[in-house]
Amino acid sequence: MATALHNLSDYDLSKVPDASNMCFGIVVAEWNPEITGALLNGAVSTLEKHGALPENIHVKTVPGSFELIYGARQMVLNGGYDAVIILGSVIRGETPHFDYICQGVTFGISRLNATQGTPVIYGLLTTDTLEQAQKRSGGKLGNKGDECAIDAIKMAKF
Ligand code: DLZ
Repeated sequence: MATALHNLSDYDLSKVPDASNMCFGIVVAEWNPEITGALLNGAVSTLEKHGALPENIHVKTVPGSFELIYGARQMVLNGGYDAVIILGSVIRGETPHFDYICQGVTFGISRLNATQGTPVIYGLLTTDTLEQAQKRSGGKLGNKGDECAIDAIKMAKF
């Protein structure tokens, strides 16, 4: 969890497996593009830093975070991926919409992980404000995209 004491991008390099033989799918939501674009850059650069080849990182976009479930499911069912990462940013508004989307995505991704054979890494920022999202997508609390890339490599190796 991102707190003032925990930078999302801090990790022990020696504990990350080599990713040069791994293939990754990334599904990224188009809502809040400043945030999701930064998450994507973080995820891709961290995968590559650990050996993943650019041709083995396949990125697909979906309109909003709710569609991340369908996008991840398609990637999982089509096969060929060692791990799939979803990236989205939901920012609280004035209506309960935020809660429904966050719960829906969380449930949908949990269900994929519980029922399918490919790990799906949960890179959904759920924040009250844009500023909180900025801090977690390359700001002073790191980049959740980096964290998801590390988790994807570890789960691919699992
Ligand atoms: C509708 C909606 C709203 C209000 N807010 C967000 C958001 O903050 N982040 C996000 O990724 N998507 C949002 N969406 C779009 C929904 O995720 C979804 O795309 C639509 O409800 C269509 O299914």
